[in-house]
Order: sequence, then structure tokens, then C-alpha cells
Amino acid sequence: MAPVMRLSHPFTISATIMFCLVFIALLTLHAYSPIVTIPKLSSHTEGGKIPPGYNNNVGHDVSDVYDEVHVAGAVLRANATLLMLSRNSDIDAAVRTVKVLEDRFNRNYRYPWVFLNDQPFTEDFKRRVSILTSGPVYFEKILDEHWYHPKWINETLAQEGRRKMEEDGVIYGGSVSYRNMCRFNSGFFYRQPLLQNYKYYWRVEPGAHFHCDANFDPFAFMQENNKVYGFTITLYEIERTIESLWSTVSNFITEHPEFVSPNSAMDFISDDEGESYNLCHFWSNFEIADMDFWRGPAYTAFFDYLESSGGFYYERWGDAPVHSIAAALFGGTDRIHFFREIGYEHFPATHCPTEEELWRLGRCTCDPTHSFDYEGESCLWRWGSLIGQ
Ligand SMILES: Nc1nc2c(ncn2[C@@H]2O[C@H](COP(=O)(O)OP(=O)(O)O)[C@@H](O)[C@H]2O)c(=O)[nH]1
Ligand SMILES: [Mg+2]
Repeated sequence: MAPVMRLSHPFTISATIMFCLVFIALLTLHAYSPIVTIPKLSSHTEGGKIPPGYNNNVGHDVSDVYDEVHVAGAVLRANATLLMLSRNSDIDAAVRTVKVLEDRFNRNYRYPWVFLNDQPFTEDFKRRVSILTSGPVYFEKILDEHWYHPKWINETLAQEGRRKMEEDGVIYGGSVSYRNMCRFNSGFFYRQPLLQNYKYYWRVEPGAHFHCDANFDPFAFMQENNKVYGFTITLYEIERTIESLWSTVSNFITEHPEFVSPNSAMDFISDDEGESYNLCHFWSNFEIADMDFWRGPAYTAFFDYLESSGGFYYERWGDAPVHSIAAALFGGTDRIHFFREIGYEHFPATHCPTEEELWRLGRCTCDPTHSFDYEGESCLWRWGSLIGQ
């Protein structure tokens, strides 16, 4: 039968009317939702079955009504995604982390997950992750030009830097892939095609552990309070990895004072009003942040400036100090948030809520008397004095 003929069948007509009603209802729902786009949900697991396919470098359109029906029941309040950069070999750690974050938070919200990798994800990786996620899940291979060093990097100089750092026993000192990863996390993850749909992300690393129930939506918190950066752990950077970072930052802000917030958190990262860097940074293996901040004019100019100095390869600049300095200077104190109620562990540090009430309500598995917050390596006391706590 020709497709046009089917429309005259009474059953098909009522199905079409139903379809239109659902469509109109969904459009109305969208009008009250802060979400601009809801990504395709074709990888969502239904009825306990393994999904027929995964989204692989696809999935931007919002026109698929069938998919949106599945999102309708979820409580998506912010335009946000969970984000994991992972190697295929990280799979065992990745699934454990995904499972715990789903159980502790996301099964009540069904935010999407985006997985990024410099290599194509294996079918095994996609299959093992996809049975655990409560919302849509997407896998994407990173563009090569976003991962590998730019052509103009002087390899002789870079190699010499790596050799010396290794000789000095600096962790990851001799690693090129670690440098690729740090540069990618500093300036490229938010430019990946799949992430263009989203404003907020929660960075999650394979192997990280979440100790408490999140009885709230941190993305909605970020949105409602106009925050750009959220953290759980703050500590000191290894100076040897960032020897010329601060002088580069200083030159940038001298050239671009217009980007520095009047409410800057300079006193958190410097003990002498910007003369030198005190090495404090937010530990970026946990981040809940606003990608529009990274995409904005201040950070774009800042990253380009840092990139042009070659420090990601000649030294070993981490994305943690780079993000932290930018959030502190261009975002400012009011726009940074300490998520004290999120119990978080990334070896070797654990942030555990120390307030009895938070710890109890979160049903936390960590020991509140052993939180990293008050250890000698923590910078949290500086943050506390800055915000008057
Ligand atoms: N795809 C990919 N991910 C990487 C690579 N190197 C590190 N990562 C990821 O980058 C993040 C940080 O790496 P990790 O080894 O945990 O560094 P550490 O936390 O600083 O010790 C993790 O999410 C890793 O899975 C790489 O070469 N390829
Ligand atoms: Mg890690």
C-alpha cells in the first residue's frame, strides 16, 4: 500500500490525531522549561533491553517526537549534561563511577551523559555504559586538532622539557598524552560538536566516587544563582609544572584589564595582590560549571593567549590551575560555589560533608572526621576567609 493511502484508514487517523495532541502538549511543556534543546533519546534503554544502537557523533535534532515523549517524565530543569572523558581501557572504573552517580543523583533527574575519547569508543565500552544510564547517552571521538599539539610547537624544546621533568620525578612529567588531555580540558572540550547543545556540565572521571545522595539538582542551583564554577576540593598545584604560568597570566591581565571582574577572587589565588601565585586551585577532576563562561570573550582570549605561549607542552600546565585562575579572575567570587554537600572522592583525596545534618541527609559513606577540607594540603580555609566563613 502506498503511504498516502494509509492516512485514510480510521485507525491511522486517530493515531495521527493522538500524535498531534502529544506533540502540542510537549511544545507547551517546553514553553515552561528552561531547556532550549532536548537531545535525541534514541539510545535510551527501554524495558531492560540493551538499546539497539548508540548515538555516535549524531543526535542534535529535537524534532523526534517519539524521543521527547521519553524525556517528558524526567525532571530536567537545566540545560546540562554529565561529561566523562575516558579511554577504552578505563571501562571498569568508568562503569563503577557512572553507576554510583546514577544511584546517588541522576536516576531522579535523567540528565544526559556525554562520553569523549581521543580514540573511537569500543562497542564493549558503549554497551557496558548504556545499560546503566537513566537518560540519553552519547559517545564522541574528539577531533584530532583538538587533541594533538599544534604544528608550531617546537618538538625539540617540548621533548627537553619532558625529559627534565621526568628526571625531577614530576608526576606525568614525561607524558605527552597527559599534556594533550590537560590542554583539551583547558580549551577544547566545550567546543566538541556534541556539547554545543548544553550550557552546564558535571565533569566526572572514571574511578571517582560519590559518597552521598544528592538531594538537590546542582545544575539548577548553578542556574538559579548565576554561578559559573562549582568545586568540592581545592589544593596546591605542583609548582614545577607551571613555572611560567603566572607571568603569562599577569601579562594577559595587564593587556586586558577589562576582563577582570570587579569582584575577582584574586585573594584566593594570590597572597600578595597578584604579584605571585599561591598555587591554590580547584581540583578539576570534579567540576560543575557553565560552558558559556569558557566560550565567552574573556576565557577565549585568555586560553588563546596561554596556548600561544606553548606552556601546555613546554611545561605541563594543568587544566585545574588554568580553569581556577580564570574562574577566580574573570568569573569572580560570587560566581564560584563550594558544593559542600557532595561527598566526593578522587584518589588520594576525599571531600566529606563535615556538617552532621548534611552528612546524615546525604546518607554518606565517607567519614566526616576525615575530610580533605582541613588537611594541610587543602586551600579551603583561604576560600572560607574570602567569603567570610
Ligand atoms: N581518552 C583519553 N582520556 C584520557 C587520556 N589521558 C587521560 N584521560 C582522561 O583524563 C582524565 C584525567 O586523567 P587521569 O589519568 O585520571 O589524571 P589524574 O586525575 O590527573 O591522575 C580521566 O578522565 C582520564 O580518563 C588519554 O590519553 N585519552
Ligand atoms: Mg583522575
